[in-house]
Amino acid sequence: MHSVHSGVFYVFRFMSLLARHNGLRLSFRIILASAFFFAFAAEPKRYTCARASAPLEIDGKLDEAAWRRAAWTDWFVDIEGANKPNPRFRTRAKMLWDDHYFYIAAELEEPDVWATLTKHDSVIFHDNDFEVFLNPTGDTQNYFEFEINALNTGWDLFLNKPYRHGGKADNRWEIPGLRTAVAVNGTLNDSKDKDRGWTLEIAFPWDAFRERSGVGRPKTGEEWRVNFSRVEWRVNDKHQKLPGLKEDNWVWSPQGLVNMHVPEMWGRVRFAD
Ligand SMILES: [Ca+2]
Ligand SMILES: [Ca+2]
Ligand SMILES: [Ca+2]
Repeated sequence: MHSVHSGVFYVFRFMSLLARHNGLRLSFRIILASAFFFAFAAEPKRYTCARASAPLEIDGKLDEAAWRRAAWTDWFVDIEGANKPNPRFRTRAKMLWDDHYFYIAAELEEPDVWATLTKHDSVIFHDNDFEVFLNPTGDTQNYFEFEINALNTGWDLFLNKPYRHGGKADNRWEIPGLRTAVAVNGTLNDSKDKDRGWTLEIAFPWDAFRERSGVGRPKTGEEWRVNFSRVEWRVNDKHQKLPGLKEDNWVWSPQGLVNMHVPEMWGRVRFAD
C-alpha cells in the first residue's frame, strides 16, 4: 500500500506544479499526470524472505514455528490492478529459504475446493490453481513457472523469453527433488458442504534453476523477480465451468494487464538472514 500512497502523493504534487504552468494545455497536463500516476501505481510489490530457522515439513500445513513467524504477503488483487473489483476469495502467500530450498506457502480461501487433473505437466490452469513465476537473474528472460492444483498435481515449465518476444514454453524443464504438498481445509470435489479453502507448501531446490538461468542459491541480500497468480473459474455444483465466463486471475504484484508473462511487473523478493 505504501507505494500506491506515495504515488498518489507525488501525482498531486506534480499536478499542482503543472497547474502553475497555465501555458500548458489542460489535456496535455492530464496526459502527463496520468502517465506519472501509472508509473507509480505499477511499482512492484516487495517482500523480504527470511531464512527458515529449522527444516520444514512439506505436508501442506503451515503450522511450523518458522511459517508462523514469516510475514504474509499483501492480499492478492486482480491481475489488472487494485482499481479492478476485489477478488471474490482471499489469497496470500509466505516465503522462506535455507541452504537447500526456496520455500513457498499459500493460503487460498475457497468455499468449494475442486480439482480434476492428475497428470504431471498438464495445463493446470484448466483447474483452479496456484502459480509461481520466478526470474532469478531479474533480466526478464530465462524464467520459470510452476502451477499446482488442489490434487497436488504440478506443471513445471521454462521460458527463454516472454511469449510476446517469441518465447516458447519448454515443459521438459523438470525439478529433481521438488517437494510439494496440499492440505484441503474442507472436502475435495464435494460441493455439498462449504469448505474454508486449501493451503500448499512448495520446496524448490536451488539447483533446479542453475542449468537454465545460471543462478542457483542466492547470496544474502540478493533479489529475485517473483510473482504469484491464482486462476479461479466459475463452476456449477458439478464443477463444470459456466459457459461464456472467463477465468479470474488474482495476483500478488499486479501486472496491469491480463498477462503474467510480463516479468517487468513481477514483485521483488530479497533474501535476508
Ligand atoms: Ca508444513
Ligand atoms: Ca515439466
Ligand atoms: Ca467441499
